[in-house]
Amino acid sequence: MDEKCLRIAGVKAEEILDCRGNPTVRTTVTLEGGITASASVPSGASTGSHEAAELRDGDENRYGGLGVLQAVENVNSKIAPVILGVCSCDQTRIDSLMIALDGTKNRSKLGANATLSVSLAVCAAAARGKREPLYRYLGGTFTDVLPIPMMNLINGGAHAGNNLDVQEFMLVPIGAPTFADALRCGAETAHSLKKILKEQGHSTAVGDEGGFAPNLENDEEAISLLLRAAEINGYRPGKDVAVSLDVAASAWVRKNSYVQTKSKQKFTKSALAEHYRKLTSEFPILSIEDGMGEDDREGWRILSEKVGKSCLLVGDDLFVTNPDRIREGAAANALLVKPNQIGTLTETVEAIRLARQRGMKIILSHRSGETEDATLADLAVGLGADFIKSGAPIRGERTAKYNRLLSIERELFRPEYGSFFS
Ligand code: 2PG
Ligand code: MG
Repeated sequence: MDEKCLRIAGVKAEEILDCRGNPTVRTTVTLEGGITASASVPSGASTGSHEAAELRDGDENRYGGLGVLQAVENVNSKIAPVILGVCSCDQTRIDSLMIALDGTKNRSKLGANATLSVSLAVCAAAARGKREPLYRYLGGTFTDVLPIPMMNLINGGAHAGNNLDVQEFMLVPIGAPTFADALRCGAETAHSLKKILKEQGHSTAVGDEGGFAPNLENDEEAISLLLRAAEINGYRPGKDVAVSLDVAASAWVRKNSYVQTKSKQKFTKSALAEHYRKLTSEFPILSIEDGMGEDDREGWRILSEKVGKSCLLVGDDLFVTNPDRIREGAAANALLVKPNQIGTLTETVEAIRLARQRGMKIILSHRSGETEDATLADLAVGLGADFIKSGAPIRGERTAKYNRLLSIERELFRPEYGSFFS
């Protein structure tokens, strides 16, 4: 290993809270010489059944069973002794050591929340050791592309108590010249949307990801409202802005059909695909995420035949950032990347590489239960993501990532604003 690489001198995890008030793991890694960096792990609500295991204590007397003291203990007394003294830049080795120590297929022994917090904190500390911002440490000298934000302005599904079955209606500023312009478009549209909802007597309460959670007639109404709010600010549908949906349809799967959780409306696979086709012919829809269930290969094939040419079909629960599941192949043409679905940075990078080789687009994603940790922004730039999903540009745990991207953009293109180390 590079002799300038600093060795790991300390690893310490603790239990903190995520934005939903549930416990999660934060790990701080210290390098020889005293450099430190921390990383906190997010948590999902609509989780795919093939995700790596998130270790929860199950002690009903603490946080309703959601405590993570065991995962914290695993970091402090099992993982730490194994990686102390290893060069911090040897990410693959550190991740492999944790994978071997766990020994299970889905991280159920140590917990993916334990391993990921270490994996990300090691990487952040190594970057600091090299005196490089994390995105550049990951991406190299020529890293200079910012992801386009997919901003979730209307929440439904498992993320909100309203009547909408589709989990996310996202605004995507496809025509914005800079990330800062894209973010402004999202914030302006969100404010106009709030006004429209108020005028129409709808609730302006927000869901888990900061988007509004009104009761609406149907998907068409939600999309129309979103686009109208954008238009008020001069953003042209189809030119400046498009819409992305996360249906999270795994939650609707029945035997050979789909039943929406809230409306109880029933669809055959073809009827559901036809519903999406209609939406894409009526509105500028850039992408549909988890339009079919996580194990419904046939449904995905039908969906791809109907709309795969005009629309990005994004696999979230379908792939769960798992290289093996990507290798199995599926009729999706974009990968949603959530590092905590797989448990280490090395495997996350492998998933991205495989998807790229298959010509797929890459979307880095937060979870609905987030923290103020902004590592995701650096990952998105450093790993060359096409898009980033970090919820609405509202609420601190969401804006932490968007604000970090603003800083990265300034650092890359407006050095007069000062740099990471100033
Ligand atoms: C998703 C995510 C993030 P959760 O389904 O894409 O938006 O939700 O973290 O609840 O799985
Ligand atoms: Mg999803």
